[in-house]
Amino acid sequence: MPRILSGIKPTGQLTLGNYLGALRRFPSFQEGNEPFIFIADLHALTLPIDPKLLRENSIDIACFYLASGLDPKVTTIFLQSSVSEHAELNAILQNYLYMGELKRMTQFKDKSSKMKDEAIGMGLFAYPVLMAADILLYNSDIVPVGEDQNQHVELCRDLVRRFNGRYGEILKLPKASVPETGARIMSLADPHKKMSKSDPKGDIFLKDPMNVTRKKIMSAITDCGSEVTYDPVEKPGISNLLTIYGAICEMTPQEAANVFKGYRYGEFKKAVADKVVEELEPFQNRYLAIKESGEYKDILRDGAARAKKIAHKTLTKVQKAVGLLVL
Ligand code: AQP
Repeated sequence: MPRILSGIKPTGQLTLGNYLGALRRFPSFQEGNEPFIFIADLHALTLPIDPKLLRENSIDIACFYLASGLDPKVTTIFLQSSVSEHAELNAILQNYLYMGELKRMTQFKDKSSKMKDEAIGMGLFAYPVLMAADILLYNSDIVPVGEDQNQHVELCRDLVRRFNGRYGEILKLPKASVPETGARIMSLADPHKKMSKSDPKGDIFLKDPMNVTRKKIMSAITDCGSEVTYDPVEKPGISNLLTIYGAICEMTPQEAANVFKGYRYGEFKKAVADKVVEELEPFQNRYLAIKESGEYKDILRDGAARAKKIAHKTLTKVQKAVGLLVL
C-alpha cells in the first residue's frame, strides 16, 4: 500500500488555508494508503516561539487531525519530537544537501528576508533537510503539500538521487501531491500574500467564533468593478474568495464563478461566508469535543511507538550504508 506522509507545524493558530490545503484532504488518504500524519513541532522551533504557545498549538493540531476524520487505527498520528530518529537522520542527511541549494529555497528567502543575519537560526536555513528526514524515514511514496512546500519535496528527491547514487538503493524516491483547487489560499487583507498562521493579518482561524469568521469574510478586500469573475491578476480578492468557495464545494474557481454570475459583491461574499460557516462549524465542534475528552494523548503515544518502529529500521539502514558502526 502506498505510504503517505504529511504534517503541520505548530507555529500559530491554524487557518482556513491549513484546512483547505491540508486538513480537509487528509481523510481521503486513508482509502488504499497507509498515512503517517505528524505534528512538526521541531520545525516550529526554526523561528522564535513561546514554549507555552508551542505546547498549546501542538495539542490543537492533534485535535484538529482527529476532527478532520483521521482514524488513528488507520493513520499513524504522532509528534515529530517523540520519534528521535527524525533528529538522528537529519544529522546524517545534512551532509548531502548543499548551501547553494538551501539558499535558493523560496521559503527561506521569504522568512529570512525580514531578519538580520545574526538572528537567522541554522534550523531555518536547514529546514528542508529535516523535512527530507521526515519524509524518508517512512519510505513515503506520496507527500501531499500546498504549492509553497513543493520546492522542498523536489529538493528531497534530489537528495535521494544523490544519496542512492553513492550508496545504492537505500532511500525511497517520494512524490509531491498538490491539490488542484485550494492549493494557495490568500490573506483576506492582502490577496497577494498567502494566508499564513505566522502572519495573522487577514487570516480566518479555525478556532474563530462563527460570527467573527462571517465578519472577516464580509470585510475581505475586494477589487474594482462589480462583476464576480475569476481573474487572479485583475481581481485577486474576488478570485481568492472563489478559490475558497470552490475548494469547499470541490469545484474549480472558474466553476465557482459561474455559480455567481450576476451577483453583486455583497451578495457573493454572504454566500461565501455561509458556505465557510457551514463547513467550519461542525468541524470546530468536533475539535472542541475531542480536546475536552483528552483522548489525543494516548493516540499520540501509540502513534509515536508505531512510527518509531518503522523510522528506526530506515535509520539503521542509512547508518550502515554510510559506514557508521551499528552494534
Ligand atoms: N494559505 C494556504 N493555502 C493552502 N494551503 C496552505 N497551507 C498552509 N497555508 C496554506 C498548507 O497547510 C499545511 C501546513 O503547513 P505548515 O504548517 O507545515 O507550514 P506552512 O505551509 O508554512 O503553513 P503556514 O500556515 O504558512 O505556516 P507558517 O506561517 O508557520 O509558515 C501544508 O500542507 C501547507 O501547504
